[in-house]
Amino acid sequence: MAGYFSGVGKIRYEGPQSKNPLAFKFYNPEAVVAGRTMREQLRFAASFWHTFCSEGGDMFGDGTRDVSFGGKTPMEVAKNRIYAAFEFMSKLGIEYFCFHDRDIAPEGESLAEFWANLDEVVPLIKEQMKKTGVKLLWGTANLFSHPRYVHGAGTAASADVFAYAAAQIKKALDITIELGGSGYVFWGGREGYETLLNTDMGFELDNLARLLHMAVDYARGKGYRGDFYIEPKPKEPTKHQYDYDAATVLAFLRKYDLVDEFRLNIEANHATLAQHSFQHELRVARINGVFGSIDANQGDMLLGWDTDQFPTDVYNTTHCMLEVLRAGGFRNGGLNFDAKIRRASMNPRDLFVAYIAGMDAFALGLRIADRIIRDGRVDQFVADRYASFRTGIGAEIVSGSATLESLADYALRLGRVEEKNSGGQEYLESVINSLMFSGI
Ligand code: XUL
Ligand code: CO
Repeated sequence: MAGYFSGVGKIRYEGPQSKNPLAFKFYNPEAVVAGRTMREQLRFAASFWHTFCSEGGDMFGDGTRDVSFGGKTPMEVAKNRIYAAFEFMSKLGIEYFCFHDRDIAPEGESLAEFWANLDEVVPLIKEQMKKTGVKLLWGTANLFSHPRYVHGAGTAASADVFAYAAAQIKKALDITIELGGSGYVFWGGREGYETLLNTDMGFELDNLARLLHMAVDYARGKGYRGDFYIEPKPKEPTKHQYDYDAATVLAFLRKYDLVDEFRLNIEANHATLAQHSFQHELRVARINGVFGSIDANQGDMLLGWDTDQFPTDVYNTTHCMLEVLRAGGFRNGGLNFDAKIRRASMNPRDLFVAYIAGMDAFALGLRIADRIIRDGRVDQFVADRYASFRTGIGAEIVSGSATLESLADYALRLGRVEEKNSGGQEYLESVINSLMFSGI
């Protein structure tokens, strides 16, 4: 096979001094950080849709990239794309990939045709996985692009559309299981509303829960042991999406008795669209025991939409990796680059450079997060801040032995109560800067 990226060889670690754009400066897969190799800690994945399918257009302009990979028919394109994808991932040392059903095969004219197309490409993917050692992080069904999903999929007003969505999920689960995927994602791109005037919100949410229960029952029945994820996003494409943010999804999972089966796939740009930090969304997931996986990207704070840029902001990757390490690391999840090169970055080489930039940014984030934990000043500050809850009346509050009356008696004896402890924000931020830049 000629190779679709023949101008680029295997990407290697050359260290921070390297000026080679096609080398890692910080991601050294075999280096051990926090007890595991970087490769094991970071579990990088490539997104099929942005990386190998997107032509790079925007709402005002046509695509700037040719992603036909020399194919003349839709099936030829699909097959060539698979070879190209595995070549790309192998060259970068990316160990996982993620896909939507529509990314890997053309939909054709009917569901039966779509399934036949999928059945033709899946063995090819399997063969390439075996050959390269690249594994499946998660699969999903695209239940948002086709016009049939204009009113939603699991929350559609039409039972036929709901059934069609169920069929797509069934097949995407079959493929995920067949390929040994460690996760399956639900991102509800059209599960929301444009106006409440035409929407029975309670009924739509009940239906969404019905669909998720069916998916869990089906996959578990087939022996699937991986994770199920919901990926929160507040808006875009719909005005309001039901999976608004981590806290909203948690309330939904708890209400519908799904919380034991689902974890969250947190995406950085979705967090900021919800007016939260990436760190906040990860924290909410972690403290509630539902942290699962990450869609690694970053938004532009001056734009109100999902720009899906490659993550290069090291503060963000540091805060992210702090949450990941504190969650005990990834279990079945990983860092999926749900990120696209800018429309003007149209050369195949730009794709490598973008992945290298993202992988290096997370390698730095991992190293700095580990340093912050080992340094201990931040943790010590937080522990000291709550020290009054470890003894005396504080310990009674925590143990549950205090009551409103006992606290009132206690408070009456205190006299004047003043809070004298600084929040220390500037101190903590300067500690992080000194740990980040101490080598300069
Ligand atoms: C859209 C998005 C999706 C999901 C998978 O914003 O993030 O690509 O990650 O459907
Ligand atoms: Co995503």
